[in-house]
Amino acid sequence: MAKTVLTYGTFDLFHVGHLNILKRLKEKGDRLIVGVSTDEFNAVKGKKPIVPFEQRLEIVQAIQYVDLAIPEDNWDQKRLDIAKYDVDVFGIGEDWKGKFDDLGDKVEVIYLPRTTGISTTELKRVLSAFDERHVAKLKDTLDSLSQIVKELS
Ligand code: C2G
Repeated sequence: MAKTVLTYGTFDLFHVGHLNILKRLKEKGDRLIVGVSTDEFNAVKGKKPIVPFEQRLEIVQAIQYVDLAIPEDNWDQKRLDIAKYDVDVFGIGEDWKGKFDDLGDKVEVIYLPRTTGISTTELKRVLSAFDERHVAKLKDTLDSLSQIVKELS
């Protein structure tokens, strides 16, 4: 019997940490289904992705380890998805450790170690710092330009 694995995530600014966990989850079965959080649901989770939902879904669907990518738009859909797709294993990163143990009455629940040294939060921080530095540099240039204009006039 084919073994079905289910997981969920935002997968914003898709990086090697996301790739690794999808690869390791696929190794736990024959079919991997991934719920990708909608932008509306991320607002509920207090997250604001940079990449819009449609694009994140398309990226996850294109990953070789992923057999089916579906929208995740509420906390309670996991039990419905487990029944709908006849799931055997629910897996997610250890940052959610213990949060989904209740699903253990229906499926095997596994928490996998995260990939260290990479996170969307860190990527966003670097990007925003880059942005700020840029803005500061621009402001300096404008200030010196207006100084020159003043001196010339
Ligand atoms: N992940 C990882 N290593 C990283 C970063 C992320 O293994 N360096 C894993 C997370 O543990 C998670 C998956 O990648 O299993 C997706 O991470 P997020 O996009 O941050 O997912 P999240 O917003 O936490 O959504 O209903 C559950 C939620 O939808 C989970």
